[in-house]
Amino acid sequence: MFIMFRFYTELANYERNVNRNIYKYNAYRNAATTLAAHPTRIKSGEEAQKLNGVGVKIAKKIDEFIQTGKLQKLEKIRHDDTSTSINLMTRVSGIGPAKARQLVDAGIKTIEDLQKHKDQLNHHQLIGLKYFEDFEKKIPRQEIEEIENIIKNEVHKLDPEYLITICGSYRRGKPESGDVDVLLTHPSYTSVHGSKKKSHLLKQVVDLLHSKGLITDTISLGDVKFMGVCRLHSKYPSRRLDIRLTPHDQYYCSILYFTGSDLFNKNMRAHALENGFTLNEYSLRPVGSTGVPGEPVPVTSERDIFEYIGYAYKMPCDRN
Ligand code: DCP
Ligand code: MG
Ligand code: MN
Repeated sequence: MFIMFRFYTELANYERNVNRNIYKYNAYRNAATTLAAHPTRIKSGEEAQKLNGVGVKIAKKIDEFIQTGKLQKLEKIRHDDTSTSINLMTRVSGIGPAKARQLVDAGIKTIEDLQKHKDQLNHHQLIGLKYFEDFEKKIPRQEIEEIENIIKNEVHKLDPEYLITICGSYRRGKPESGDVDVLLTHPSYTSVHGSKKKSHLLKQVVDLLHSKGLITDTISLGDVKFMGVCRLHSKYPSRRLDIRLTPHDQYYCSILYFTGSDLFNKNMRAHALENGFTLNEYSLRPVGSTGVPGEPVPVTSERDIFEYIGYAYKMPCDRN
């Protein structure tokens, strides 16, 4: 079913980038993930429809593929110039579906076109363009391990109390990742004393890694979120780096969120709501009959969160 996974991913991207239909985007991705995780070969749409996340329309496409060896809808999309150009533009970091459509409408359809129209791009998009080829390359696990070691060594020399966890697809055990997602926390920073500004906790880490040459560019830096670029050595590609600072008492909800996958988060949050809880990257709160969330429940591990909402525990590697 690997080919169906690829087809659904392509259809999902089309729905997000060209039609801007996030609902269909998620539906196709859910189906793709379900099919990819299925242990045996699916022999019909009817069989597929019994699985979670596969509806009538998606099941029909399976039958179409089994009978004809292709999908008409996909053939059409692949031959449509506007769709192809919009898809290409969204591959530049910082260019979303709306900006991509705007560029393509203005006749800007290739990376070379973008080079000639840099005045149309903001700071993030300019960095995306500058590193277009590097950012398309996946990051091998071993390289992230090296980046992790450098970050931990340098930051702990500065202050050993920082807690540093690499999340995202790396924490889910993937052999390759699209970027590096760093979660940072410090015992002196809690939501209880949230009014006290702790902006230096993130900034001093970013400044340090910059001075050590690991961070090369900043896309954006706020009090709790950094987006930028890092590189191990000059012979390595430049990599997208995200760092989030989270209050110490919200660490487990944050780590759960930042580990993902994004689809897994969506499904888990929906499950939480069905069981009377609202879950986000900060906290887990009961929702009373009035619909107003109460105080956050105490959480001392990721497992706690699963237990509160009656969701069978999943290890990070099973959260796709
Ligand atoms: N996340 C989310 N919803 C989003 C974006 C992100 O829940 N719309 C969470 C789950 C992701 C995590 O943040 O796993 C990190 O986001 P990434 O975009 O870096 O995604 P991954 O690390 O999972 O994959 P990749 O290897 O492409 O970086
Ligand atoms: Mg990531
Ligand atoms: Mn990321």
